[in-house]
Amino acid sequence: RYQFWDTQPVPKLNEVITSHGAIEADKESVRQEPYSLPQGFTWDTLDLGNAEVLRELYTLLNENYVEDNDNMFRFDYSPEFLLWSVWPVLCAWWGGGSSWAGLSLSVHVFLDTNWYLFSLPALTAGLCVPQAGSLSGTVGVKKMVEINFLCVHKKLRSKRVAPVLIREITRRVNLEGIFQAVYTAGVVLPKPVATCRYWHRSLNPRKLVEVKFSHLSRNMTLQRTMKLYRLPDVTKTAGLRPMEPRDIKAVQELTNSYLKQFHLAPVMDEEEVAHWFLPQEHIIDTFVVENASGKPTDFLSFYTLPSTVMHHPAHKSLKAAYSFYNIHTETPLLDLMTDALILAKLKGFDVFNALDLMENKTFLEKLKFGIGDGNLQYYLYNWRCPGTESEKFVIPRT
Ligand code: YNC
Ligand code: MG
Repeated sequence: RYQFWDTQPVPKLNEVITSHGAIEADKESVRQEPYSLPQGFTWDTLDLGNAEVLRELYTLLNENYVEDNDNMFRFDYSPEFLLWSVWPVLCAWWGGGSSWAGLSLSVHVFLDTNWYLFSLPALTAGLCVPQAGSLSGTVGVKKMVEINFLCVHKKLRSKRVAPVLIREITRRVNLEGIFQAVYTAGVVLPKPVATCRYWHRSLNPRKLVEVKFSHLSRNMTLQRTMKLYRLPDVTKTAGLRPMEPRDIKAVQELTNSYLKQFHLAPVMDEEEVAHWFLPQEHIIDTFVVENASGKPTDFLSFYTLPSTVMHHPAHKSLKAAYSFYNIHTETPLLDLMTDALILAKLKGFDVFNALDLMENKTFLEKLKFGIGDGNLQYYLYNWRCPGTESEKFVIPRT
């Protein structure tokens, strides 16, 4: 039984779903008062434009956010990355002056300076295309928010605070006239729309073995392992270069037309394409392939998300690149991804991670990715639709 989730507009785990649509109708009137917090707590909205406040958020997540199954590594989102990730695109999208600016910058609950809890929506385009699959065609474009960075301080776990955070963020999203959301979690809740798995490609096998991220396989020496994962020093695709502002329109067209083949995918306007793909050091790398007539035909992208190595005397951080959007029309995807690995290696990353969604299964094994442990479940809030295979699914997450 799910004490909280059973009260929410989400499908039951055992529900057989054949139709598409909202589970409950848009609310005519939304509760005006914030939900009550336990004694001693108050709601607060963070101003992430303030460097000190941003630092507080960084520290909270650095110390309390997602760890791997064995509690050896914990995500270490950098302050600059957090700003990129929670970029309030909705301000522009739905007209300036709305309260999105405050909302996107989070709901922050605090007791005193040492204990705080957090929940905030990372604003994607908020536009998804839930489709009915090959049989029934497109259902349509729906405004949604993406919820990310739900975090409760370790000292305050298992006290039923997370449901209050979720109810409050839902209320604030509803006040903006939005009644659907997309989110991911490692845990199984009612009810995943897709189940994905992370795969890992070693770039620096020596360090990965030292921090026990990976292990030497049987009959393999470190030397042989290093040789196995060795990569060329130069990329192979002609015309590959970093994305520039002049590419925005072409990248937008490539993205939106490529993503149409999937059952669930974001739709991006030019501003969002500029934000999510223009290279920013230590945040996002994007390389386009320019053909002979100077037109971008493909692109690859990956974001930078290090993890703290929790218990190692020498190594404190694991530098990981995460596959983002890789869109191909003329360059074979395998070549594009080989170049992504080469670039990540040249930039000093230790490992390159990718989910098994989109067309990624076509290259993971060929490019020597190893399967990770633990699934990443994808969820929709207040939207019922049949589950989909990871191949038919987009939205890599930050
Ligand atoms: C989770 N990850 O099942 P039941 S992912 C959602 N997402 O409810 P308590 C979760 N729900 O079973 P704790 C969840 N994990 O009684 C647990 N739950 O129905 C459910 N970890 O609450 C759980 N970040 O406060 C149970 O648990 C209830 O103190 C128990 O807090 C949970 O960002 C958590 O993994 C995860 O910080 C905050 O463990 C805490 O343990 C923590 O007693 C480390 O909660 C960091 C971590 C989660 C990353 C993420 C996506 C979150 C999505 C939230 C749902 C959004 C719904 C849509 C809202 C907008 C709607 C519109 C329109
Ligand atoms: Mg709690």
